[in-house]
Amino acid sequence: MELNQQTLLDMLYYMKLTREIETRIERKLYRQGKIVGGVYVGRGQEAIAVGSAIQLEKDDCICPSHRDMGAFLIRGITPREVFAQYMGRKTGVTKGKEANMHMGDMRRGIVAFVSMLADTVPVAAGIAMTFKMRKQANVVLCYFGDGATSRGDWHEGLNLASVQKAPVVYICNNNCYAYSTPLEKQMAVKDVAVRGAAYGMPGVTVDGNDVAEVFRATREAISMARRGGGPTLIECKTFRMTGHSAHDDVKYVEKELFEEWEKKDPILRLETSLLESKTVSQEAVKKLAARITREIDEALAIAENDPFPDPAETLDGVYADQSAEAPLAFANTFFSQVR
Ligand SMILES: Cc1ncc(C[n+]2csc(CCOP(=O)(O)OP(=O)(O)O)c2C)c(N)n1
Repeated sequence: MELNQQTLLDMLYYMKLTREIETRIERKLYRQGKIVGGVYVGRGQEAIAVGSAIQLEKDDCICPSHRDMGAFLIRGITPREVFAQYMGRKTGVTKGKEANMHMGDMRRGIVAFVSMLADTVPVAAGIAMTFKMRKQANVVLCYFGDGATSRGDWHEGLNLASVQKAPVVYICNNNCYAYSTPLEKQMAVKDVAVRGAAYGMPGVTVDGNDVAEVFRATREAISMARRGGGPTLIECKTFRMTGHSAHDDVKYVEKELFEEWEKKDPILRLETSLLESKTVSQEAVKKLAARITREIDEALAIAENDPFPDPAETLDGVYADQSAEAPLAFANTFFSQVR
């Protein structure tokens, strides 16, 4: 895929759409009590999912983590589905079984995030090995945070992928914190990228707030993976411009750090560069913002009126064998007790 004007404009659209959807989720719906449970967003990290996932082809696959909303949107999850998912509606991706970002859809090449950090990393290696065995020229993009790279499964997954020359690109959102733990208290190396060398894998570090840089590094890694050259580890340096989750007041992060990174906001940067190069006009930027607000308003209005699932559907799609009696008996007993 060329990094031309149209690609840049498409990326601006997806980055802004991500920001606006997540702002509604984190700062409105959650505070209104319409979303219960944890809410994790990728405010400030939008360039990473967008600059990479935009290059995928139809039968490629993503293994997103909890700050990669842009990748879901690019793979075809609609804003209505996202809102319905978070509000536990039947029309959500998990049909109301989970009200968070642990959502996947194999038809759209999205493998649901395993909540145990780094557990998706060996899974991604396995999917990529399947592509290779089937002689399909497809790739897997696997996302995670810096904290996940200190988990054992992460290392086993990278090793396996590298030994097998699996067509997978490992993408780290290095946002300086793992919840409240700053980088230097979490790992003894400065860059996550150097960890690739231990597994004979190229490791590159890019400015994760520069969508063009993310795009170029991913393009090279995808091309190598499709040619049978094996995996790459891409570390995208960025910053989480909000709390770990919606309930977190981030008192442990200096105010100055937020101010510093506000200036490096990836959306602001792309928009400014497109305006300065006269690729877009002020008028077009305003129109894009209005289009996104309209799309979100419409999607949210529909999702809010969407039904909750029927309790009788609780187990649908949960067990491979729908006729299994034990879980049904358990569910019947459970519901007869709560009713
Ligand atoms: C094995 C494991 N330990 C702890 C948690 C709880 N937890 C969820 S997100 C998170 C922080 C992860 O940090 P990082 O990997 O850097 O990603 P970030 O949240 O910064 O994007 C923690 C500790 C978990 N989900 N899995």
